[in-house]
Amino acid sequence: MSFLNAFTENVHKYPDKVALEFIEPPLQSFTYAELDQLIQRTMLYLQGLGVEPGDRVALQLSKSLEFILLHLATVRLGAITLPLNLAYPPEELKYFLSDSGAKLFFALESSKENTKNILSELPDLQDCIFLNPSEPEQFISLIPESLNPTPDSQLQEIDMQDTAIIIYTSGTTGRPKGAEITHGNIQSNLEALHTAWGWRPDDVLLHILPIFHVHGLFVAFHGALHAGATTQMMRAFDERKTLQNLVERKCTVLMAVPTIHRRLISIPNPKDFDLSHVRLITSGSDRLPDEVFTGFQEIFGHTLLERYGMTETGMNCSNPLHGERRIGSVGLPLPGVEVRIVDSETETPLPDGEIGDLQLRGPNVFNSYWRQPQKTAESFTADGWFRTGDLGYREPDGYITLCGRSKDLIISGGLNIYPPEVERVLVEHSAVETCAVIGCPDDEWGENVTAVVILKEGKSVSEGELIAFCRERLASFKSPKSIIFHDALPRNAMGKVQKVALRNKLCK
Ligand code: MLC
Repeated sequence: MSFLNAFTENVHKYPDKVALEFIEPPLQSFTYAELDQLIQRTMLYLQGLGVEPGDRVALQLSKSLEFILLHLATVRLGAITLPLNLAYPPEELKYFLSDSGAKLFFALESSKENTKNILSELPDLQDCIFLNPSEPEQFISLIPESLNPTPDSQLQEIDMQDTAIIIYTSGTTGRPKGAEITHGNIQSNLEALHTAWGWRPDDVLLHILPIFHVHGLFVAFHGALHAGATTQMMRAFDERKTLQNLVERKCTVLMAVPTIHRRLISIPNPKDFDLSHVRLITSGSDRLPDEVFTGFQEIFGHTLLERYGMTETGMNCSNPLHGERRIGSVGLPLPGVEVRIVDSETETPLPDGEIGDLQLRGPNVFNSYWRQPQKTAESFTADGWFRTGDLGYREPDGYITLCGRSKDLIISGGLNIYPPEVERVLVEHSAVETCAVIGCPDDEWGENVTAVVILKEGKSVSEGELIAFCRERLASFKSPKSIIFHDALPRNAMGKVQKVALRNKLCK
């Protein structure tokens, strides 16, 4: 069993139906049968490279057929995909490859110069293969032509408890942790969303998100494969092209983050685009601002369906497909997912309407953090509830509303950024005495990474220099967008920086 079983069934049910189409150059289109054959050839290729169940295969590739084949072949072999954001500079990349003990690393040809220096420092890495997805023949020529794939019966049986993917998420302390997501986690979430969102084989998904995150990979792409639907992939997001494609290609499903929805309603003359044939437009990965919810309704006549998820858990709650999509609320727990709101100190359940810590339990909740038993243990209560770090309350009719975070997380454009990661880099600068990184409210990104910096006596550095320093060491979306030079940081009696006070005082 694997979470790809429904896909395999769909290969038999709809062999000639288009499963995946890249609608931007290089143009590529594959039926379910063709995609399946390519995956099987890629499995042979990976087996030839020595990939065995449990091995980590790291992918830092653009949104491409190569990424998809390598990922699907890896998980079908019982090995583990490690999808990596393209924005990671070599320093961050080295950490992910070394911490995960990746055996193989597939990267872009264009990143060779930057990447090659770190490779010799990775003892577990057996091979690094550079690909150029703008020349698809390159990869196709690498994978065996023979259609003598290893019969499924000869493959090691995959257990639903086996890890399929590791996705790194940052933590409140220390370096990012790899969340081990099992086949069973993904399978249960696919089934829950299939029912909740009414996925149909005749759905056409317009795919506009990155595929190295839970949202674009599991919820959108795997959701479509699971349903026997067609995915039309844009290689990069563009607001006008998204609306054009939705109309011209008669797409029925779109999934996005609030920053994208805001951009869709902000283009000139958005009402020129008639989206009445689209049956489902979802929003997630960050809180949907009320004005984007109502603006979307007013302009496109669509009520966005807001849902709530996390890397560690997949999707947890969703507003209903039929029924009230409540503004400001993430809706009801998905089938099989238990949600409770507890007192932050005692962790005992609170009555409806009271704000507390949101905890989760269910088959969707990840297994563990890779090689971090202590951090894993700290993330769960003794009776198995996952501490999400989100604050919220439940209304009497079961709808859940989120209202902040107990953890110090910043969400920018749907991407999570933990301040300690940025602070750790800033204090490496010779002019910086100390600093605090906060998220300031921002119309475009939701929150802007802002660093409040105290300089060492007699030292000076400009805002531009400090930002450039961070961008060399951190992905650009994590690097501060602005720096505020300050005299001192407000601290509580324990010496901990009071970030709420800083935000209230310094964010415009
Ligand atoms: C890009 N930039 C960002 C950013 N994305 N800055 C802050 N936050 C972000 N999220 C910056 C780049 O660093 C760059 O800066 C400039 O914007 C242009 O880069 P780009 O790549 O061309 O940006 P653009 O294509 O406009 O991307 C914006 C976006 C993208 C909103 C389309 O961020 C995006 O696709 N976000 C979705 C992320 C996502 O899928 N999250 C799901 C996580 S899973 P400069 O200075 O170099 O020009 C999860 C669980 C769940 O959270 O529930 O779903």
